[in-house]
Amino acid sequence: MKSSRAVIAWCGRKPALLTLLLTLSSTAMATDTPPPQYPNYPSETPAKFTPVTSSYDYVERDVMIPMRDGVKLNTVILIPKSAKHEGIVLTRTPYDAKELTHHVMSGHLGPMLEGYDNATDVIVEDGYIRVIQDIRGKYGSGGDYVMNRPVHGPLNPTPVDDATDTYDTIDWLVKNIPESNGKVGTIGISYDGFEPLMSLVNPHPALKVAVPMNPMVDGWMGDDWFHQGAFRAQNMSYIYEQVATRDNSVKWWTSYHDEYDLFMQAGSVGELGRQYGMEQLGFWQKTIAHPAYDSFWSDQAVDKILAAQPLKVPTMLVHSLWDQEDIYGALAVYRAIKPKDKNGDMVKLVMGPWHHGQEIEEGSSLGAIRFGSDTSKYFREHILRPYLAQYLKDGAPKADIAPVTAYQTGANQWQRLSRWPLACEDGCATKSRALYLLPDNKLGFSAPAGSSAYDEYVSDPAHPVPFRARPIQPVGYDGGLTWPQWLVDDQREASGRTDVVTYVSDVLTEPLVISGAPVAHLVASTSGTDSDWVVKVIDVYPDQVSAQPEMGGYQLAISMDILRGRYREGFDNPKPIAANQPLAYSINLPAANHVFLPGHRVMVQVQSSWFPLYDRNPQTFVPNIFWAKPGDYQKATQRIYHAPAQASYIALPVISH
Ligand code: PG9
Repeated sequence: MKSSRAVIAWCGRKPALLTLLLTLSSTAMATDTPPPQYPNYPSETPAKFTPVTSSYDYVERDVMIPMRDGVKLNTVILIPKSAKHEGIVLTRTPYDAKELTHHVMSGHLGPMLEGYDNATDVIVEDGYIRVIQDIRGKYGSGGDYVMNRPVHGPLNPTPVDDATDTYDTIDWLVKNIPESNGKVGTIGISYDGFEPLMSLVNPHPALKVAVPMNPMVDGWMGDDWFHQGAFRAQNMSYIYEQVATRDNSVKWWTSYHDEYDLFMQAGSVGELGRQYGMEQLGFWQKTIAHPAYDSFWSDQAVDKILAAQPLKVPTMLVHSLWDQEDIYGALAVYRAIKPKDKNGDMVKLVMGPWHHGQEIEEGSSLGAIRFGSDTSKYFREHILRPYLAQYLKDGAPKADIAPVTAYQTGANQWQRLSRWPLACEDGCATKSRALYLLPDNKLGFSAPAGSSAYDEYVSDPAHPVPFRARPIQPVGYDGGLTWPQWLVDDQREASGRTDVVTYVSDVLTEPLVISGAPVAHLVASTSGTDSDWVVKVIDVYPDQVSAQPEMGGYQLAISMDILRGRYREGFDNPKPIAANQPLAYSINLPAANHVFLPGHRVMVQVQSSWFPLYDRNPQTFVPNIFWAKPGDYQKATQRIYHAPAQASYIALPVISH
């Protein structure tokens, strides 16, 4: 390379070129010139610092475990110093194993582990070996990332998936941790709950138990991406951060305090994605290319995958009755695998009065709703602890746990049930009862007899119904965000709107007990050619509640969901809606295990938008709503029918009233 002086002389007459060359040369000098040494003033940082861990009550081993295709997965192994012949509790996560296992640096395992998806009190107090691993393609692990990587097959041509990675991981663990007793349990919440389900596909023989909690199971039908066809627009930020980089270092941004405004300004969701450059993201491309329930979604639905698998590993499914994120998954898997449990000892179900993942947090309340005791602690101490021990600790007794342990909201008590659900439209011990939407905004178990045909409201995409009070917060868990509790927000905000139609029963004089999943059967019309229908089943508190005044008249949703009307004839078969024609819609609603107490009333609300949690339906049929144009968004006049021959009702899973 020419000397710098000669270079400057040669370029003197060309300042831009000179600047460029000087920059290049200085960069070159900075990179290939050894740093100056000052032997009489050495660095205070040693070449290698070795922490002193002799006082710790655990040993940490960070290992890159090789998978069958050579990819290595970053695995944090935390072994209590007391461990001799101990069970392993494994969580595989897309959310940074190192961060999850080092919330605070401590010589004690408990404070280190406290946090997102660990039942730390049980895992640490019972002395398990704790293993948390970055899944393929995330954080410290190698390999390529695919969201909820489908199992090997039509959607995944590679020889590896989360099932094979779990198998290879378990195989390595039991061969390389001498303190282990050769027994492994998988546990996790949400995406981390998807992983224990994957461990059930061709399970390793050392896998003795799986505890999927609030698992991601079917992203289109009712978990994180769509609910019955309506797209969960607010989860775009998750997709953006989760997929853009290996370490989630590129963060979502916004120029709006109110997410309602952020999503309104963009028009369609596809346009908002374009504003954020999301076409660069493989999962986003796949999502917007598959708005309907085609094989892209149905082939990766975990309940369907497990329905085709032999049941080999004892499994406890943990469900939150007010799960704001994955309210579909656990019960969908339960429906899929329970029929295989011929002796009734392989599959357990727990349903708590919780938000997503609240089972490992404090559980005496959710939002304004109080339960009178710490329901989460009860679960961990009396259900999870003995259940894990039974399978992971040598010589532990059989846990005395019912097939179904369900919290009965309203009555605020735990129940030991032999099956779930107790009532449904077909195939249950008790048949659901029709709760009719009636004239004059009434609700009752007697069919409509009057002449009044319908109620009417105008749904305007320019003013969609907020899914909670504005300003709409982002999806999040920190900094005082109340996202986790939106399902128990007071629905009074909505019931006063002219674009929400409300029906309410008389005051109950005796308890109304439901135990199952309501199904809304609407006869409805729209002046548009597409429409969303949101149905909410609500417990209305007495006008005054002396023990908790703020609950006076509270409208607590106990089951609510949305259906995108274009899928009326089939989730894989979007069709325009015949305008102004009363048509029948069946809308599956989430499970409830609830007592409407005397003095309360039952309410049903119907509306046609739930924004911006869900994207707006333009109410004009377009091939792909992700790319709806501004002119597609049209007001529509909606009618809910309650004529004798056009009765709308809720099939309510009543077991006593
Ligand atoms: N199920 C949670 C989630 C997934 C996708 C979007 C938003 C939330 C979770 O794994 O945390």
